[in-house]
Amino acid sequence: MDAKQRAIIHIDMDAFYAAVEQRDNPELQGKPVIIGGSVESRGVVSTASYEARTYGVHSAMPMAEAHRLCPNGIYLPVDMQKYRRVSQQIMGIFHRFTPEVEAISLDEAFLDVTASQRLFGTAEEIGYAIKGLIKTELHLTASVGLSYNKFLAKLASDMDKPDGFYKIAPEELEAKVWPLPVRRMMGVGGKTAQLLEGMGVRTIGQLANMNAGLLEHILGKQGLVMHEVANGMDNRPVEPVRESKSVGRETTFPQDIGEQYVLETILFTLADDVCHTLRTSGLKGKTISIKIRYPDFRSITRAVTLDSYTASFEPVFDAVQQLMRDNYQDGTPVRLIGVTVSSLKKDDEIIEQPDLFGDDSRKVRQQELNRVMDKINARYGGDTVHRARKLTGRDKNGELF
Ligand code: TTP
Ligand code: MG
Repeated sequence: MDAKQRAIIHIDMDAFYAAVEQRDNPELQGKPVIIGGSVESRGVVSTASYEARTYGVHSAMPMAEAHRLCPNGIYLPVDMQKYRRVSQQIMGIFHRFTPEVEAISLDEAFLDVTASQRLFGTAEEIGYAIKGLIKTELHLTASVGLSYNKFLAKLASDMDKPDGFYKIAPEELEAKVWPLPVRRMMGVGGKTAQLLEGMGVRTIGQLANMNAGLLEHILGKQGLVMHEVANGMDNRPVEPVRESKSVGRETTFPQDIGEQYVLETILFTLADDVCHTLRTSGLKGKTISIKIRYPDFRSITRAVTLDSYTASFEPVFDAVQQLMRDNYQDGTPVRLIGVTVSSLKKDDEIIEQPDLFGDDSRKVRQQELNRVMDKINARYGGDTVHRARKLTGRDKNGELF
């Protein structure tokens, strides 16, 4: 297909965190609302409602400065759980039109709607339909950019904010994009922009019309890419984030370690961490592996597959410990070790095989314990409750403990 035939949409919510708070508390509507950390903790502004932006308040500004600029603003803390929930609803709306959704952050995504047009109408109609659903179902506004590649779609969504809709067709590149300042190009940060501006290259159009070889000479390969993009060539696909296939943790030691009991204690912590991540992600896994890297960078990976899916610490660590004992010779120096759980499934996709003959009560107790620990850690911060490990091994003098 001709690269200019693609229909790519970029959607970005308007003043996202602030808009959600204004929606949920009508008293805040029409007022300058600023979301961020506290002045006492030297916090910064996460976002500001458009009313607050007229005072000059913006993201990443120190909160103290925001208070100076906008003393009558309404200041609220960040409620990530709430914004995550809303984000899932937004992404749900996108998925009604295409599976090709690439979420960039909570409030922003690319959609490839090229193939959706047969079912849902033109790309414009799809863009407006999505805006409409976000408004009627979620009572929020979004800005939509439509074009034939990712760079231009993202540029477009920013052209008509808030509550905007902006399209850049192939024949409009010169009229709509080339006059924009070169800083609006992706990959052009402060330094590159200064360099280009120093050479008299102030607009995207001037960049597009430079000699590509010269740009490459000045900026390296990135210069070539920028030249193409400025000329409307950006073939990057929209890449839906596939589900993670494994969860792992590994650690490299500042100095090599050659004592089995120390290594096992570290594996204990890594396994606990992996299981915690699995549980908070609603995942369970079946294959447990360890990785050992030696000082000469030779690595081994050894794995075992369990009978059932789990996110509980005990079966995972039992397997890890067994793998270690089968594959590691005490005294051998090790540079890195790691634990990974793979063959993952979503919690709710697993059909539990009831253990008709065995004793399930230990398993139930473990699950209950894990659940309580995660709850406490979620409320009071990651490190509040740790499993105490009874160390069995020998200390440096060879004494058992
Ligand atoms: P943005 O989309 O950059 O900003 P926004 O949605 O608040 O406003 P608009 O798009 O209309 O310009 O970021 C989305 C959310 O991400 C934002 O609501 C808060 C959060 N965020 C931060 O926490 N820190 C930051 O520095 C930025 C830029 C955003
Ligand atoms: Mg936004």
